[in-house]
Amino acid sequence: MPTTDTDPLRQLFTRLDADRDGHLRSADYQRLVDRILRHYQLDEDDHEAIVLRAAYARYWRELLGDDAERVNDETFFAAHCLVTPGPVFQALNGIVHAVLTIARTGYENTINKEEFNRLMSVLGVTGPAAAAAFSWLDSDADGKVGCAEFIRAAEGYFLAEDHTAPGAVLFGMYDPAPPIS
Ligand SMILES: [Ca+2]
Ligand SMILES: [Ca+2]
Repeated sequence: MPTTDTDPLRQLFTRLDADRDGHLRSADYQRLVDRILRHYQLDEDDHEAIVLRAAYARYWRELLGDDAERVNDETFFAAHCLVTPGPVFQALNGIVHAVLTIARTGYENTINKEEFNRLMSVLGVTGPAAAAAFSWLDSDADGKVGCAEFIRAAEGYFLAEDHTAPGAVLFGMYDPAPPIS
């Protein structure tokens, strides 16, 4: 169970808890969505925006339960430790698909390095950190990152308990860390 300020999960909690009241709400994840929509100039009622918002809402429900209006740090950490393949991963899948659909410029559900860098900059990752994330994610080295590669990284976030893995960027874990606003 995380106890130190340097623990990635604790850092994630602190970053997401913008009002510093010691609790997270679904709206804290939705600020990530707001940031993506703003950058890609999507309106709230655009189909891609609705799908992305729903994907994060589902992730919150699957991770923390239907009734979780707000959770404290211990509940948040415990939920991450208890994840097994199943509904949470399906929710991750939904987030990855929704994000790639927005970030891609072609018809394929993959993003090239330029598209990837743009997406990472929205999430606060730039420079060598973005380049390293791309190399890590592009496991078949074809110069593109597809759904399967992104999902593998997102699952590593839970299964390998590597909360600094590139997949974690989709959950608000970025470094360096601008405030999520
Ligand atoms: Ca809060
Ligand atoms: Ca690839």
